[in-house]
Amino acid sequence: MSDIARRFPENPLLMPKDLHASSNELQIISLLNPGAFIFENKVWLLVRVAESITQKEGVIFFPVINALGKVEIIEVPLNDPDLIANDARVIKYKGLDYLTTLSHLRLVCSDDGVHFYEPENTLPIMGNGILEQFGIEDCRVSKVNDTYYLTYTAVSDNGVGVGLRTTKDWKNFESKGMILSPHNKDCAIFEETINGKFYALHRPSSPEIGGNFIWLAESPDGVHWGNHKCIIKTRQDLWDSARVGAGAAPIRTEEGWLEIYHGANAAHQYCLGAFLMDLEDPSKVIARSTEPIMVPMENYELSGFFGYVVFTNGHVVEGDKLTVYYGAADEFVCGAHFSIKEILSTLKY
Ligand code: MAN
Repeated sequence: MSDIARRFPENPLLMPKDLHASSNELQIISLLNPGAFIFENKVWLLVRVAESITQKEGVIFFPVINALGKVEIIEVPLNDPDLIANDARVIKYKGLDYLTTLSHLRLVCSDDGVHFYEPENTLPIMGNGILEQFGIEDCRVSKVNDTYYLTYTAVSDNGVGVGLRTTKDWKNFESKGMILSPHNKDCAIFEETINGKFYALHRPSSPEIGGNFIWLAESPDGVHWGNHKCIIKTRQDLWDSARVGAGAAPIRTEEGWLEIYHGANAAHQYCLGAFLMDLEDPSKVIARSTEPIMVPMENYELSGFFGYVVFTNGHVVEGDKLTVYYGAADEFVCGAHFSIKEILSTLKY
């Protein structure tokens, strides 16, 4: 068995009933895919909260944020011939794509990295503007110098792209708009500049020729990105045959930058693996997992809003100890420990 994750016995750490919905009309469907960071000696998670409204028979309701910034509920009869609803996560209606849930981001913190609570007076981070009308998701948090960079998936009927907001104090945020246009997601900024340049991993999709591959980009300022290079591809017949995407910021090790990534197969089963990039030139991939380092196996990973998923975009590093926070079955927030040395020992050079 290639799974080397030591799951918290306390899992799931957070489930939908643990937080309040963002408004009276909405209910939380799932809590998932948190960003993670240390601030004022606490571990913080920036949890994705996916909401909808109570469904009733014969129709499907889904929330969107309208042009006025208010939540609006769209209602479609289930027998409408223009409706295609065969994936719990997305629907197609009259040729247009929608999400079944509307996501925003919520801050929770912890003294021990295991028990999390929502501090009073912490505001949720909501989608804003026409490029975030279907919500914001799966936020990576990277600290470069004294600034936290929040890269998240911004969803609207214009497409799926990467939004960026920055903050120094978690009270005042600056929006940098969409930094990588559709179709793109899974953007993780390196927490150090290399020879004066910012670097980021990201995942554009090129369905006709190419695929869902991990790319590397450079930037002079962390906002404007160029010199894109494709560095990790899907692999036929393996666990990461259909899509790959970066997790949180790469981890500096003596051997190189270690990145934990997710890979999915054609059946939408999501596992975690790792790869290693050259410290001076991260476009050089030195080693990669053949087998996944984490595979869905617990009940809370196998069944939920969307089963057979472990998906990470947040971790905390203390020496050799890597605490990976992850979304399980697209419904629960969980944690697992890894040894960085052990991960490195599993990679094929
Ligand atoms: C996509 C994203 C993630 C989600 C996985 C698994 O990669 O929508 O947010 O966790 O699919 O469903």
